[in-house]
Amino acid sequence: MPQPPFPQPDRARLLPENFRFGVATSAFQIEGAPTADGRSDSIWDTFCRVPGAVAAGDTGDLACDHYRRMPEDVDLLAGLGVDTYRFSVSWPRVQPGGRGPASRAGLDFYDRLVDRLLAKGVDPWLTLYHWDLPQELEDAGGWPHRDTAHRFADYAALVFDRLGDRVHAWTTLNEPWCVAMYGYADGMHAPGRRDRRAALHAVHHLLLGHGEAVRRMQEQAGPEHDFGLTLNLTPSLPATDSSEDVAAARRADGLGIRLYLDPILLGTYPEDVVSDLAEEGITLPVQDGDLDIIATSIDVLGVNYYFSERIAAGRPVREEDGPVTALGWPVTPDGLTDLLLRVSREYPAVPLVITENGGAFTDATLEEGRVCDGDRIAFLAAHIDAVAEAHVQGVDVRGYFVWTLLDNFEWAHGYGPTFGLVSVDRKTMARTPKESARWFRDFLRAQRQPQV
Ligand code: IFM
Repeated sequence: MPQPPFPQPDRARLLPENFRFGVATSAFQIEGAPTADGRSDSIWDTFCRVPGAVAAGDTGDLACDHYRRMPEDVDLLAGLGVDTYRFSVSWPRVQPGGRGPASRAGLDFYDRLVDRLLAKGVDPWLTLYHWDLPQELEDAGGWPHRDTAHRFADYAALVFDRLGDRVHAWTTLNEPWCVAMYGYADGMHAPGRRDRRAALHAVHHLLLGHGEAVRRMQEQAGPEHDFGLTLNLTPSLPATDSSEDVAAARRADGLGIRLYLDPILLGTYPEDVVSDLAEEGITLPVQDGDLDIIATSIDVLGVNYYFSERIAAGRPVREEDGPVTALGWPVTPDGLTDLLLRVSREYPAVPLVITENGGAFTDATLEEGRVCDGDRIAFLAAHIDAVAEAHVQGVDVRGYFVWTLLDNFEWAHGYGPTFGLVSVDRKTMARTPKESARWFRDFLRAQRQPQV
């Protein structure tokens, strides 16, 4: 583990003055309070009750108790000196059951959060959907069912109506690939279904819901508002030049990246993916006009980057001796520069923001109040440098968010893997900023010093 003095992202000095730094979280992973103020179940509440679905039987019932500790958490993140905070709204909290009128009490929570952020000089960046579909909508068919897209647009309009006067950055979906593939094909995430056709139908309805939601919000918006969505883009490179590996990497790239970027930014689904799917007997449920809606112009594309991988004969292969995180994910910062260059070359019309980047590492508590996480610091420094390099090479990249503020509920892994800048004692809920939190604060201070 790197020791102090810690690595610094020297190239960050090359980023433009208006480049924004932030931290990101999501509602289900931190809020807890599953029944407070009339909140209904989400698919993740249900999934956590399935024996064996989540490691150690962990649930989101308490999570980080953020619903009650929100003021303290805002003070913590404001103390880091970030420009912006990316959080998500819990759909079943603000519209229990996913239909009908808003819950005033549920919206009040986000209203207070936004006001506190603004009072501390931190810009709110709001994500509407970070995986917590109201259970009633899943019971009615979930994302594979077209109606869920329309319900999502209604929900977006209702949140925008309440918070749009103060929140200017709006993300519709977080990582639709994970929603569709982990949730409906692999069954590793809520709702735990294993049906590849349903998963591909979910992809189309997620994208349709995104486009409809953007249109509904744009009807009420002003020039100060920015709309977009966030994709997890994991580059898949062929492990060798063999035609099998090249073909396997093309398929992985098609299903993981182009199936999302092409319809959103080019207005069409990629032909090779459509024909691969046809070979499996799967047709995307596209109706007249859908692609126009999906391609509704956006102001920013959120990129979540964790690693890039090599594909051999259809399966990811890991380099034996390369560094990995506690989840076994390869540490590949150069892949981020390459990814940003590629996206800006192939889809030039839209500015990019890194809406998540971070790593799970084994933190060492040396003494009360001191959590050492030099590996995380080295990881963040290398990735910030990688972003700066992309900027130097001409990419329009405007921001970077660390994933994440607090050690939290890491989905099917439960509370085992820790991604936070701040550790959370699972018994007392006490927050302890790690060395990475101090490092990030000091980095941001230095970054703001006038350059000589
Ligand atoms: O914790 C998740 C987050 O919810 C979505 N992006 C990836 C993170 C780390 O796995």
